Amino acid sequence: MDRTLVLIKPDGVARGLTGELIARLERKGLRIVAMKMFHMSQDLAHRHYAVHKGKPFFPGLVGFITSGRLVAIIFEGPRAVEAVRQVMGATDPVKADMGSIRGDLGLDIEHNLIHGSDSPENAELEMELFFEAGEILGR
Ligand code: D4T
Repeated sequence: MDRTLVLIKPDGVARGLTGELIARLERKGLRIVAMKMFHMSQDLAHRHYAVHKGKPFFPGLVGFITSGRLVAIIFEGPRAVEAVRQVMGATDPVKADMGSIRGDLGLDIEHNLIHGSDSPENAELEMELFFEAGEILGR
């Protein structure tokens, strides 16, 4: 079984889509092993998006991700990283397949509703960034 980190971004929470997004991932067969709602600090946002530092969209991205409450979830399942990325769809919601979360529910690349780790290695790093070991079932 693999595990991966999902963030329901502030636009997803503000639009009242938290339940819809979680339901789509659960219906796929993925299971929640940790979940919490919080407000991301500037420091955590800089660490989470460190790979994008220096890019033109970085300031907007940090401003957006720290703009309101979000939900962090660890999902478990076979090939969980790939499965979550499939259910989310491509980064740009207008290029994402219909039937995916971003394809069905988004329009704007910055406000793209949801984040999922892009590799098993990054999933491990991101799970550690957002959760203490005691907050995760089975750890
Ligand atoms: P996240 O990390 O949010 O799951 O998105 P992706 O893994 O699908 O995409 P990413 O890391 O390439 O981008 C991170 C984040 O930056 C926003 N973004 C991205 C943006 O505002 N403008 C852009 O041109 C790009 C490439 C969207 C997601």
